[in-house]
Amino acid sequence: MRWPNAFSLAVVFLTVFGVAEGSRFHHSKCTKPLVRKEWRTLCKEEQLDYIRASLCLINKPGRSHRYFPGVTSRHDDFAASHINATGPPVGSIDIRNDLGLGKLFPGIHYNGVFLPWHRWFIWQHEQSLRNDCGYKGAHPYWDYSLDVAEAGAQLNKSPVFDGTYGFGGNGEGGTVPLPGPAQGGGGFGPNLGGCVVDGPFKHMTVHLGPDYEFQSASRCLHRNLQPELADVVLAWKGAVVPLLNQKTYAKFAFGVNVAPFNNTLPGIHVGGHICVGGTESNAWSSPEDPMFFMQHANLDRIWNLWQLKDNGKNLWDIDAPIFPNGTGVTKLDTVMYMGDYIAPPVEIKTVMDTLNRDGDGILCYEYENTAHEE
Ligand SMILES: [Cu+2]
Repeated sequence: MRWPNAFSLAVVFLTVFGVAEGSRFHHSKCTKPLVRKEWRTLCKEEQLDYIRASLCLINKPGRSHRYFPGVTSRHDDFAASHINATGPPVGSIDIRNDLGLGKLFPGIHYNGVFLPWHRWFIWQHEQSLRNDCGYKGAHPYWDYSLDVAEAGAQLNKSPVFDGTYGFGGNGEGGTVPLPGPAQGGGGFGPNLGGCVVDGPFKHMTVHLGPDYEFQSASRCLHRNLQPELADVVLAWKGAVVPLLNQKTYAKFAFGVNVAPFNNTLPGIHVGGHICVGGTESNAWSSPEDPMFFMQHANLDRIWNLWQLKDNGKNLWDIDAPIFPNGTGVTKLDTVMYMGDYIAPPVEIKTVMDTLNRDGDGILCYEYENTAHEE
């Protein structure tokens, strides 16, 4: 055995005491990270406070009416930003693009921008819950892998769908068949399912969408839970571990949409949307269902798990196509846009490290991870 030299002792010292004492040994601005936890590990008061704050965003006036006439609430601001950043359907000619965003290019799905953009989106939602609505906690996440057959559970019995301490249950009569590729989008089809009739969001009116639509098309919040599909595409060992085993960011980013273990099945991102179904199954207006933010926080957690593998070797890996057709290169200085009513533009590098350890980023949170057998 070799004795540690002075340098490695210093590293040990800095690791033990530097972390414990926050910014004393480095210039990180993130000294008190928010700790994001799984929904069922929150106490009832914390769950109710998150739901209260979500309802507050739904009842608070929006800031983007000047661009989007259908916007009625702060909650709608987020959906409008997501619809606008997703952009017009491929192949369509639409003169309304770029409303308030600064720039549409290169979209936010099926490309390298997808994961950082949605990380930044959840961060802004967390900030809005806290700053606009007095929410005290960190953004919770929904680990759907705890609610599938592999874990001895069933999706529609998940505590996240509880009528009091959750987001309400399935849509009434939500038995409409799963939208397949024939209906477009490889699973993202038309709004199917039924109106949510229980829980805190049962009276909620969805205004924006479906699809690339900013006029108010008022309708109920829809869901259409798909437990059998969830058992396959949202399982930990079956679906998440194969994703975490991807060697490059490009493969990881592809694998969240197309299952790494079977390229005819959706990855956990697309699968998560389809398995909740209804409003959530629309690629543009899905953030109108408050569940969107819970499952995207989980996706962000899984990306973060991948980033932190093997002492963080993937932390700054962003090498993936920038266009959904597989061309171009996403870079650390690629700029992302959300609209001034949410946040000014930022470069991707500002959201790569959730703990902002180099001091040049904007985030400050970490995840308390759920336990799964490997
Ligand atoms: Cu999205």
